[in-house]
Amino acid sequence: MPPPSVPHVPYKPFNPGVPADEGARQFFETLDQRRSCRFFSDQPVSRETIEWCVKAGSTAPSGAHKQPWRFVCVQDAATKSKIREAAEAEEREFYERRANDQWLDDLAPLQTGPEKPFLEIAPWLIVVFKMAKTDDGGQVYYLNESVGIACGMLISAIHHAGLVTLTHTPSPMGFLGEVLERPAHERAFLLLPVGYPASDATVPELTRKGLDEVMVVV
Ligand code: IYR
Repeated sequence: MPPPSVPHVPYKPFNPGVPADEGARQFFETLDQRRSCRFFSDQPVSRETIEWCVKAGSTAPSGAHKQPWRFVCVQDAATKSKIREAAEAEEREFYERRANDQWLDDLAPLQTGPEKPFLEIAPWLIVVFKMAKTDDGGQVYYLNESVGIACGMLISAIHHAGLVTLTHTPSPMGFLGEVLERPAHERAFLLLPVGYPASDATVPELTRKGLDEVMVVV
């Protein structure tokens, strides 16, 4: 085997300051309070806050450590309006034609529709792009897994900052690359409006699956 091209250094373990079960429980309690929120306040969020969240997302593991993601953070009102307009055009198509009856039935409890005012009200939109190649044309690996994990960590960071977001996936999302003038090797993956919740925000009263449904021990 050829020698690794980077030196290997001792791993410094993270110390949660409490026993493992307590650390895990506390983190669960935090994440369990996360909800997807569709009602945003226009209260500003600092660029520095968004930068910390993006840095958290960008700590994700990735295939061969290629870090095949780009987080395009939109605060410009005119750009947000363009995104809203194009997203709503796709959503109208979805709700009126593309979605089958079963899909519309499954969405009914969420009370979603083609109007997406949050795309203009939220102070930031983070559009996550997956990179089909590195910037210099190199290969990437496990692209969807890598970017999916990065999005999960970004969403957790947004929650931990006391903000809310929503995994919005207007489909198809090609318009995002056009509006944001991204190069061809960047493909829109997820659109996350980010901000504080509106003071009268509501969420559907959903429950999560219990451990017995999601965990199997052998
Ligand atoms: N993209 C549409 C529809 C939608 C689809 C799923 I699956 C959801 O969980 C929620 C919505 C929209 O954003 O309204």
